Amino acid sequence: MGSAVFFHVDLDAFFASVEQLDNPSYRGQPVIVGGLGKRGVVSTASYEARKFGVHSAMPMMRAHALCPHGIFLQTRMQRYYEKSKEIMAIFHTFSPVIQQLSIDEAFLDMSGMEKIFGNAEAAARLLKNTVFEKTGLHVSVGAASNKYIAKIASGKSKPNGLLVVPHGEEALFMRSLPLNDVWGIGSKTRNRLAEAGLTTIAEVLNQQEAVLQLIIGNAAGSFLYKAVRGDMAHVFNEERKSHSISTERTFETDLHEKNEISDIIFQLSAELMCRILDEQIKSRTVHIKIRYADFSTISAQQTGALINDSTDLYERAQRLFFARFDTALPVRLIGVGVDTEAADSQLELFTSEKSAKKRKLEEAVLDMAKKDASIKIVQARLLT
Ligand code: TTP
Ligand code: MG
Repeated sequence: MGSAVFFHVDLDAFFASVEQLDNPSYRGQPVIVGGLGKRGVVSTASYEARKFGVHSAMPMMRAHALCPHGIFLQTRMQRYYEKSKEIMAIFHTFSPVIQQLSIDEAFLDMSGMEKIFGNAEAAARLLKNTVFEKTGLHVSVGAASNKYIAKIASGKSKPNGLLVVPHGEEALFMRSLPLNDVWGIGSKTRNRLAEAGLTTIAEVLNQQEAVLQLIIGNAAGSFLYKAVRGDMAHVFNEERKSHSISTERTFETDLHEKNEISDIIFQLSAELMCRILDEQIKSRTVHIKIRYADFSTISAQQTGALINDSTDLYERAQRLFFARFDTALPVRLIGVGVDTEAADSQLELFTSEKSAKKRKLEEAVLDMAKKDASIKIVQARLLT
């Protein structure tokens, strides 16, 4: 039996690349996409803008200061969602087993596929070329015998990269990385490790699990202990509830500012709502997930009337979030999800005619955006 092969495939500077695709004059330019409101945060920056130090989840004001001549654009979630669907459809032609992690990344189980596509490198090359020819976008691909290492490998290869970690070399690969590249460990945790004198993977490898747990807490300690050994077959394997859909973001720099968190919840809600409308999902239950810098994770959910539109979803998610949020702790990850209901639940269960109109409007806008990519859609909140 051959060993398992997983690809992690991730679009390069996704939202910014779509903007550059749709507007040729933006190509080669520093493009910054995000919330343009007063307290907006950067969703992403093109690689040209990253040279100025601009990155995801940074306050927009800071991005302006770092890159005053950048091209600043409001997110167009429907358009990114549409490109995302094209790309995921291509992934499905390479493997029957796809695990989509977010709007722009997925794992492909390529085990046993060498008969069809050749070895991992040949298959990955074909995948990259196919995506580019069909969508005009570049992906980076990491290949390894487990998902966690495949994900780190794609990140290392960026942009427009390809990195295969051969079977048997997982621990060696982990050892070769700077501590910065251990996915799942944020800047605060790294600082705590540094204060304890641990700044390289080799140094972390010399510590017992219990010692790491003392330094950074039980959950983070045992995660790190396994991660540096490449022993991560379990990561990303958590079964998702089949009757729910969700989206989440992990932050490299921990967040604590309320307005920035709100902006991110809004963006996640808008992203999720695209899918809810597109797949005609009905849901009354919203859940949120908060992971703090020490890896402790809280989730909460609330059931009410049918979710109607992105503002409705945003308001519920935001309420749930701030009811649970411990302002004293920095945040590593924010997630928003909804439970899906059987498709035959009735539309008239929407709260009022006014909200039904609002949903129809949002559906119509989504439809329009599908037909004409140049249409700019700006959500009301972002104008205030
Ligand atoms: P990422 O894949 O993390 O980032 P990216 O595709 O822009 O850049 P790269 O992968 O080359 O490093 O996220 C995918 C999209 O998700 C990104 O284009 C915008 C959105 N996003 C946010 O809106 N906020 C965030 O904090 C992050 C990390 C991503
Ligand atoms: Mg990406």
